[in-house]
Amino acid sequence: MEAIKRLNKNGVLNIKNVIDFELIERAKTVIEKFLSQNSNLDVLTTPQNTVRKVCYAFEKDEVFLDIISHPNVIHILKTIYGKDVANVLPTWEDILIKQSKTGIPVEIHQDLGLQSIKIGDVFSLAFHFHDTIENPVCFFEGSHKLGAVTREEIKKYQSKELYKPYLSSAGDVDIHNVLTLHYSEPNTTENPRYTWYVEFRTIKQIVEDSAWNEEWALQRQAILFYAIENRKRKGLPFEEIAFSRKFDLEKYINDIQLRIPHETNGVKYTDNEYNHFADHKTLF
Ligand SMILES: O=C(O)CCC(=O)C(=O)O
Repeated sequence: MEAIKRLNKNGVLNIKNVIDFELIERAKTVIEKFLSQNSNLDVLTTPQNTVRKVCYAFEKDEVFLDIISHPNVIHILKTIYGKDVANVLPTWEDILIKQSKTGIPVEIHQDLGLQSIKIGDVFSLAFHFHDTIENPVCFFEGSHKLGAVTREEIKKYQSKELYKPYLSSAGDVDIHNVLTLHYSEPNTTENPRYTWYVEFRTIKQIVEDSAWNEEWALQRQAILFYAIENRKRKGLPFEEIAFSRKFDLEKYINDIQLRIPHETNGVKYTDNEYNHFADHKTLF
């Protein structure tokens, strides 16, 4: 509970040793397989051909299902959401790639592409597959309390002295409120950094305050349900979530779709007045 107080106060929280060496190594091996797939539309590159994102991780390999359903991760979700964990779903999953020497800089931003900002908080979990000490993410602690900041307003928050580097280790999870301002420098070091971001919202946030509909929410929630069931099937340790829409989710998991796109049913990324990281446009 102390941790949750800190998350609410600072808008960001580091949790140590959430996933173990075996999962980290499996994830890195899969990610590296994708880095050379220039023609794969889920592998996003800069104009200089540096890979910067691998999108839709769940359909890329089972390791991402094993991570998202790991009992430590379910425990984190239960701690953040309490009873409302029954309604929680992963809305995004993309792996940020910071290649050695050429890794992209990430400008100061909040995560506001197609965001839900009217009902409650939205959190993103960053799974670190490398230590971040050489190329950390820097957060402006407490800045989530500013609310959604426009492209004009963000000019006031460009001083890097406002930001604190989070020196996380491989296996750690950094949780941030999507409104917490953050950035990272270009990666000029000899070592790469891969960080998998998974954002969560509730069904209510999706249905009442997002561009998507209930069916989309349930399809994405079914991925989490499926991942937990898959753990059980494989005899791995698991922790249940008592999903409020379990009956509906059961229909999806027989023919589970692991790639539920964001641009769907007429939903398009449109420029808004907020300061969202401009490069995300190409993600949708
Ligand atoms: O891990 C990082 O360097 C920050 C990534 C980020 O904020 C983003 O992709 O929106």
